[in-house]
Amino acid sequence: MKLSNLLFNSLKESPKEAKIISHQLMLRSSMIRQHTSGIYTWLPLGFKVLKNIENIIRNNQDEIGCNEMLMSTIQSSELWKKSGRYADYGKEMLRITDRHDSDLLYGPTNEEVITDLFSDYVNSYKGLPKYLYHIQWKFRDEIRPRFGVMRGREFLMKDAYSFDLTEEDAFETYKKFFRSYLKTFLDLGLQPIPVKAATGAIGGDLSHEFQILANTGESELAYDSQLVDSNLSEKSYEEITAMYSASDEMIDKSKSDVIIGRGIEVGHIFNFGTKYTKPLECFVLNQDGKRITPHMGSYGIGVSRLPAAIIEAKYNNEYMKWPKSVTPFQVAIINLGKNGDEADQKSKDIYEVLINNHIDPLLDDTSESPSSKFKISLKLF
Ligand code: 5CA
Repeated sequence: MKLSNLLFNSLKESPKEAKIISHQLMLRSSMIRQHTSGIYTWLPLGFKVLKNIENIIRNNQDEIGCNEMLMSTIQSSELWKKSGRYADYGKEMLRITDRHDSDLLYGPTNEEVITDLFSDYVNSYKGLPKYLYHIQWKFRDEIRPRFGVMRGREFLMKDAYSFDLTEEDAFETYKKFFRSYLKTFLDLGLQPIPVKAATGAIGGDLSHEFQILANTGESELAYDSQLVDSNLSEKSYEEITAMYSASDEMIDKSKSDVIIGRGIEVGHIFNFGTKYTKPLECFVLNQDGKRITPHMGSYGIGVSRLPAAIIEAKYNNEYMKWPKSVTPFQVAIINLGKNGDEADQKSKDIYEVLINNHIDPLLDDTSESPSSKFKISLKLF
């Protein structure tokens, strides 16, 4: 990418609506632009980061045999009426009426749609387990959208759904996703803290949030120091959950191995058995030809929240510090030469060599002064 081609404007002041550093830096570096309350456009620089994050998540999902697909953003209300959530979801759901007076909605999550489609394709125990996911925009009409893309109304989520024959199998699947999530966040250069959580609108009685540590996080966390020190991706679910992490007030915060910090929720996984398969009359035949209601789980990652969460966790002296795996550019070439001189030619040559080797560097080919060139590269990534 040549800087002369990049769409950005250099905001010197922090826009006053931006209350936290990630929101300020994302606006000031032209990563995002607010379209309207809680709804953002991803500008070229931000979009690059978003795609890198998406790919790391995708690779990790593919690794555990989860199939990528793409469901629509707009859903029919019929299945939600069957599951009982059409009434329960309340004002967070954006309801739309089409020209035929059919009730549609902009999907806030996809448990109903996936259960319905699964029924059409799998009807024997031989087809289980099945893991499906997509990376798609969601809409939740949050009362107070805030902190930029951290709590938006429209946001990008990776949501996966699992189907198993028995409760025991479903728990094994849950553990598989749990460990895969730890690896995903480590691959993103983050330190994840799994926390037992309330299940809210999704349901069930087993769920974990994945929090990453940042001073501006919305949740207060108390956790065992071992959770940060040890190599989590090599430990089993049982070993990790035996360590201590909580976000409620019931813990003895004076214990020496307990660290108190703040966290940002970047993922949330649920195990809810037959909450959706039962009302939607989804079943498979077991070995004896008996009808069995499959057990489900769902597994979310806040894809468009992650760029902001990474900035909050990593920034240093008002500059974003991207982990190598998500940085928009691996290399910056600051051309300090003038038209045709040796430095100018060398910069262009290095740029070409990198491009030919599938590395996308940022080449500052503008005619700004050297000092402003250094500042701009630092500011952009
Ligand atoms: N169906 C389940 C799991 S697939 C589900 O919807 N879970 S969730 O409600 O917890 O959302 C999953 C993740 O999306 C959250 O952990 C969070 O990181 C992200 N998220 C939720 N609401 C927002 C929002 N308003 N803005 C940005 N990200 C959000």
